[in-house]
Formats: sequence, structure tokens, C-alpha cells
Amino acid sequence: MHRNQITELLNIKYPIFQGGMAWVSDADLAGAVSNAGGLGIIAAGNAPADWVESEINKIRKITDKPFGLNIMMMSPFKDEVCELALKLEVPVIITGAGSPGNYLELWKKKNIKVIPVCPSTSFALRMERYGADAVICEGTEAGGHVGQLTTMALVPQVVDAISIPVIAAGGIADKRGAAAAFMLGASGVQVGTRFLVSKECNVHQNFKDKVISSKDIHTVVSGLNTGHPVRSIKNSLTNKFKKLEKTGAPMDEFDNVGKGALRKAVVEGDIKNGSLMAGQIAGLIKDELSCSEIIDEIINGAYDLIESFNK
Ligand code: TUI
Repeated sequence: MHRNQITELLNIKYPIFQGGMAWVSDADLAGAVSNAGGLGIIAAGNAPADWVESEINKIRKITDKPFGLNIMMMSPFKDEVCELALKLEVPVIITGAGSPGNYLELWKKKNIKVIPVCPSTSFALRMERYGADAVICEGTEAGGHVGQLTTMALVPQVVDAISIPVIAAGGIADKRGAAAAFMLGASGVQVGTRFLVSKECNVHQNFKDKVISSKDIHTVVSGLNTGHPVRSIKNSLTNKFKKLEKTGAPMDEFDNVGKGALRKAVVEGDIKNGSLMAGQIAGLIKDELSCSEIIDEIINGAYDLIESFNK
């Protein structure tokens, strides 16, 4: 019923990806999303290849459906994770925070589907030329490492510029966001923050509760002057970043303050000093649901909305 270019390309039931969130998107979360008919994605983040390998082995026990691996191209372990993905022939690779470079061709030779995150039209054109199967256009509404353009502006411009399918990301957490993305010409949606507050997500309860109690204006972008801006929920940590920005502190001071902060939030539930990476849509999320409930509300809800609009 919901088959389109993306569901055909990846052999999945619903055109929805669960965002690859560093420290958050493990085999349990990704496996639950894939079992529910979306594309579950394990996030390699800054983790070494042995952790990634164990999560891939784990997800293959949880589901026989396709899944993805998000490779963060700024990771110190980028090369070993890229090689591992090739060796284990993961079905889908999503790259973020940089270019997949020469790996794209190597992965394509193994018939791996490659979907880079693109912050601009020129980057999307380059990825299409290099042989990407689809692109994810992620607006600055997203949590974590962000580009400058909004989803609303980025998606239709990329859709007009390239011929491969576009997945919209950033600011989407319900049926209205997904319907809007489809109207912009997207063939699928990627959803992060909504899945962070899911029953199958292993994130510390304090982090989930913080998202649930957030309002629309509670996320901020830190580190614009470092070249690696990150969106997260305001707290003591983001206030420290703000002070460093005001004094024009050097890059290594930002690194020292930010080191280990994501783990602190996700694993320890330290909502004061941890990095609470979340998107601007956090204010919309009011409850914890199962992954299958989330997918049903977003995708079946979006199709119903579009249908009722056409009547
Ligand atoms: O990668 C993300 N979001 C992330 S990665 C992450 S892990 C992290 N931990 C600590 C500090 C910083 C990051 C948390 N959130 N989203 C995908 C994304 N990719 N957003 C923007 C881009 C991007 C930016 C530039 C993709 C390609 C690109 O290429 C520039 C070029 O010309 O090579």
C-alpha cells in the first residue's frame, strides 16, 4: 500500500528511517524499527569497530529485515568502521558529517545501498554523480551535528536538482511533518528524536523525560565557530559552550568541555552536564510509545492526511 521508490529500493514496508543517533541507536532500537517495517539504523558515532561489529551481529539475531549502519565521517575510527561495513556487507550505509569519498565505490561493488546525509544541493549533486542510491536531506531543525538550511528550504531544492530519491530529515516527529515532507517531494522521512523517546530505546530515562518536558525554544546550537555546530537541549553544558564562544576560546577548550558529554547524558542520565542532543521538534513529544506505534502514527497517519486533503 505504501510502496514507493524508497521501499522498493531497500525492500522495506514503510518509507521511514530511524535516525542514526550516536550512543543512542543500538541494535535493540534499530532491530525494533526494522521489525516494525521501517529502516532501523545502528549509529557507529565515535565508537571503535569492535563495538559496531557486535551490534551488527546482535541485530542479525533480532531481525531478518534490512537495516542500516550510520557512519560518522568525523570519527577517529571512520576507516576501520568503513572497512568493517564492507566486510560484513551491511545492507544499507548512511554517511554523515562529511563525505563517504572513495568508500562509496567500494561499497557499491558489494551491492550495498549507500545513502549520504546532504546539507546542501551541491553536495547532493556530487553524491548522485558518485553513484549514491538516494540522499538524506537533513535540515538544521535536527538534533546533533547540523547544517545551516532548514528542511523546508533544502528538500524541494534538492528534489528538483537530482534524480535519485530524497529522504527528508530534521523537524519530523508526527504525521503532519511526514505529510509535509512528502508534499515537498521526499520519498521517505528520517526521524530521530521521536524514536529516542520510544519503549525500545535504551537511553537513560532522565534523557527521555527531559525531551518530554521540553518546549519548542529549548534546543540551542553550540560550537558554530568550531565548524562542528551541535543542536542539543539547553543545560549547564550548553551554557559553558556559550561562554567559550563569547570569549573566542580555541577549539581544544570546546573539545575538553564536550568530551564524553554524550555518554554522560545517554548512559548516566546526567541532564545537567551531559549533551542532550535532540531536535527542535522535541517540544511536540509528550509520551513514550513503541516503535511500531510511532511508525503507524507517522506513516499511516500521513497517508490518511494526504488522502483526506485530496477529497
Ligand atoms: O551527523 C549528523 N549528526 C550527528 S553526528 C553526531 S556525533 C558527534 N558527537 C560529538 C560532536 C559532534 C558530533 C551527532 N549528530 N548528521 C548528519 C549530517 N551530516 N549533518 C550535516 C552533515 C554533513 C555536513 C557536511 C554532511 C556532509 C558534509 O560535507 C561537507 C563536505 O563538503 O565534505
